[in-house]
Amino acid sequence: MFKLNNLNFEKNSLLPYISEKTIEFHYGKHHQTYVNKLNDLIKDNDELNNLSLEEIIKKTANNQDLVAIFNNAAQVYNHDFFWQSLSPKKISIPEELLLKINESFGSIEKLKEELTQAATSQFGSGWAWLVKDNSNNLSIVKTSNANCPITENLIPLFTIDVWEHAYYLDYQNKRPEFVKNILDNLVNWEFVLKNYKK
Ligand code: MN3
Repeated sequence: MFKLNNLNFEKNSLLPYISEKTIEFHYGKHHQTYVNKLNDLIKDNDELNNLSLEEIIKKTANNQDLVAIFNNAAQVYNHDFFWQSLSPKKISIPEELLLKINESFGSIEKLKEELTQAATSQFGSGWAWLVKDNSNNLSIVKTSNANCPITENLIPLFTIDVWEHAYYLDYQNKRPEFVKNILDNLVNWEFVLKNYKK
């Protein structure tokens, strides 16, 4: 049985960029529903119900018969990762990470530009990610719907949810403004560094 993980911040602490109401729906309803559906779908599946979330995602990826399990498991993973990617207090970029970002993208501004491009050009629902590969190279990828980079053997460092439910109450159709506010104000760079060091 999977549980809805706790948030690392208060529901009203991302204001003025993300409202308490958005967190209540996004975390309390959408994320919770993915957890509930996943538990329901795997409860009688002896092959899957003792595996970790990551193992379930990798095992069910690209299997049309198990697509509902994949979608709900990946959405639980993606949302856990998204909440951890955010911080209510401004965190400066750790030196080690900044050096790597400068080497990979040229500058932090370039990284933000590429992430913004991925987040705003994702047609329909999906996610924008900063990832690293097995050779420690950083890159930006976007995924549609529930898809997530761990199925491509990429290690996620940071993500932004660009499903409409992530921003519509606060921003309506203005996805670029939502993305900009996150990148300028809410990135948990310590979480990014922790993932980079894995
Ligand atoms: Mn979402």
